[in-house]
Amino acid sequence: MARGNSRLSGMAKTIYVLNGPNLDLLGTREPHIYGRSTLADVEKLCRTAADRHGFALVFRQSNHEGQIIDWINDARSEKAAGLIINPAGHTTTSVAILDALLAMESPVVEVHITNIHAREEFRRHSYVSRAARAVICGFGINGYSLAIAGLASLLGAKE
Ligand code: CA2
Repeated sequence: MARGNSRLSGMAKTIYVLNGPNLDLLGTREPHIYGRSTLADVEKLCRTAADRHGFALVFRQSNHEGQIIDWINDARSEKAAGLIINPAGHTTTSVAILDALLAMESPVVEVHITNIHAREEFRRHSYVSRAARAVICGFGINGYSLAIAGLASLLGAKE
């Protein structure tokens, strides 16, 4: 069981979950699109999934592109085991976030709450996907726990 293993073998591996602009509004606006769960609910769900797989978790949200890039670079320099990102509105515009992600050696998973391919055309092209080992979209906030489970399996963590 991963939880036990990580404690026995010393420090748990860390995964970063980064959230882009306006995701702090989750649960307060547009519930017909994004659901009623808040970002605090997403964090709780990520902590439960990370715990189950024996990961330590860094969970963050920012409305500022540069801040997100700094956190990606922190994840790289701290040798995070993996990084999950919902770049939100930066998905379709940010070469700078793409470049930071391309410098990561650990796997990156891109998550979107909604199915971006079933929405407006402009949401469909993601710069970030070029740096992503996997992309999950359309499962609502459960996409985050699927991403953590996916990383655990990629990284060989045991359930
Ligand atoms: O489906 C996703 O997770 C998105 O990344 C969410 C972004 C959107 O720009 C992407 O195309 C798809 C929007 C994040 C803002 O979320 C809000 C939540 C509640 C109310 C208003 C915005």
